[in-house]
Amino acid sequence: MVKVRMATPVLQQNDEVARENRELFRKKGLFVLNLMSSPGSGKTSILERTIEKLSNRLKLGVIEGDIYTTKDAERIEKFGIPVVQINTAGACHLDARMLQPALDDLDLNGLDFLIVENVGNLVCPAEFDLGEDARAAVLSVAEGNDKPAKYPLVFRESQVVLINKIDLLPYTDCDIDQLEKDLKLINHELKLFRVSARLGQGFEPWVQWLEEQVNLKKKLSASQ
Ligand SMILES: Nc1nc2c(ncn2[C@@H]2O[C@H](COP(=O)(O)OP(=O)(O)O)[C@@H](O)[C@H]2O)c(=O)[nH]1
Ligand SMILES: [Mg+2]
Ligand SMILES: [Zn+2]
Repeated sequence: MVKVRMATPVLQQNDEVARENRELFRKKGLFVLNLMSSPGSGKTSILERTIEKLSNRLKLGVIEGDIYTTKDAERIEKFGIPVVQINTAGACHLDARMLQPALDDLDLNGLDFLIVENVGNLVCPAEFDLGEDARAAVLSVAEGNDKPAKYPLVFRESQVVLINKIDLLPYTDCDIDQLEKDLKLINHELKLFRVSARLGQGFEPWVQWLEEQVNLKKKLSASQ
């Protein structure tokens, strides 16, 4: 008799580990954000600005996903923020299991929230639940107006889109009002923030939103 083992589909396996991560975050009352975008939209730059605005109020930890380098983690380390690098060794997204050793390395009890910068890729990171509370996508105005229509999943699965590089608007053909309409057509509940990480513009509403989410998660966890 030949023994047959049914393979668990990759995404189903991932969902099981993501549930474990989510349970850990619930216990700790830790708000976790998954930050996604194509390479170069400004994820790390937005993180740097966010740290500047929030680190005197809340304790932030960062997990940096990158295929090979530690460049982004080095940028974050300069701010004195706890940061762990995950090198995916070729994989083009983070998955829930990859997160676990990085979570072991961080002192989660000393943190108010955690931001995970995903691998720069507008496609498959959106398919992998990490156990996070929310997802934020970054879209820069220099990427072309057609990106929401071409890569709808990441915008459908996000709660927030940061429209970055608004300082470059005069030099692009981006119609930002139309871009926002297109994003809302994909997901009408999206919160949209127009920012320039270069100039540090537009960060207050974003940082306020983050702070609200962090406090909400803490309250929720305390009442359980
Ligand atoms: N003009 C302009 N450049 C930006 C802005 N944000 C990021 N950049 C630049 O875009 C490039 C990619 O930024 P980075 O934060 O590394 O993007 P990531 O790959 O998504 O993490 C860098 O050269 C940044 O200096 C912005 O708001 N305006
Ligand atoms: Mg980066
Ligand atoms: Zn991938």
